[in-house]
Amino acid sequence: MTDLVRLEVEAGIGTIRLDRPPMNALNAEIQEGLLAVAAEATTRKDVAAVVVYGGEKVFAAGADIKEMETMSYTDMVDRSVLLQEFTKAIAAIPKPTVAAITGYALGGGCEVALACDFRVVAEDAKLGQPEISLGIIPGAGGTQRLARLVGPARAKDLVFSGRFVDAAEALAIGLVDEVVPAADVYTAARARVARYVGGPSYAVRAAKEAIDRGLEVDLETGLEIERILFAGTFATRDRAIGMRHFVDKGKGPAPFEGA
Ligand code: DAK
Repeated sequence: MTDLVRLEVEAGIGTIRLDRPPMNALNAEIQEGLLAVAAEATTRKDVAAVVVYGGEKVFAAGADIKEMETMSYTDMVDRSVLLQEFTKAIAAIPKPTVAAITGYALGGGCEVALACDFRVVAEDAKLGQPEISLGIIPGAGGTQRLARLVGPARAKDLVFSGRFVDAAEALAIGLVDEVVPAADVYTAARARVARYVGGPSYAVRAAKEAIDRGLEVDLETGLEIERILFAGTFATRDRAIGMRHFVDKGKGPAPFEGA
């Protein structure tokens, strides 16, 4: 258990709150805490969507450099598999997820945001993968998820240079989905996923899995993943509710039960 990261649940939305002032630097404790809260958000029935939020000032300025500086090669070999798991655990939450970004989202902080489905940022936010300036490369999915999101050339520019991207550029290259005044970031992020709360949660889950798994494989395999998951939705009550509602009353929203 750690106080540095917690899950707060309200109105069907779980907020994963990073809380390690001043920069939410991601030390081993907070990384392990993220693993635990991602598991909690995954299993809790009262959580239909997730916001990852670092507070009003900063999202996260990356892994804790002061902690990393003391680590040897073998320390890192021993820890790196577990470390990478925290972004994998966030990416694997089978519910809509959004990063609500104020201030900096750098290095491991940017990688946490990349592991979410959507990113809502403040007008004065700065994102980047500055690891190169420390003599390392991104290690929690940055080379992979960033390239998939913005394309290989833009990802290489950001990773080779380590430069920070402002909100306007981030929006233009597809790194983020929405730019709002700093004071509105958390509310806007909640609104972005609130629209999925009360929906057919197993269909949403299947859709997320089909898209994410499909991006990892060739088209033929992706279509097969889609086919199997599509057929699987016929085992849910919400599939029957959605179709019966349309036949009886026309276009939705249907009174889904999340089952
Ligand atoms: N780690 C530790 N401390 C940090 C920090 C960080 N990432 N970022 C900031 N701080 C600390 C500063 O040292 C300073 O502490 P004091 O001097 O007050 O004790 C305090 O936070 C305030 O920072 P500044 O004085 O620098 O504040 P400024 O407003 O001037 O600048 C800044 C803010 C965020 C632009 C700047 O602090 C900065 O550039 N920070 C470093 C950003 C960075 O390089 N991030 C990437 C870190 S590397 C892995 C998975 C993931 C990773 C690695 C491995 N595995 C799976 C194996 C991830 C790696 C990274 O993220």
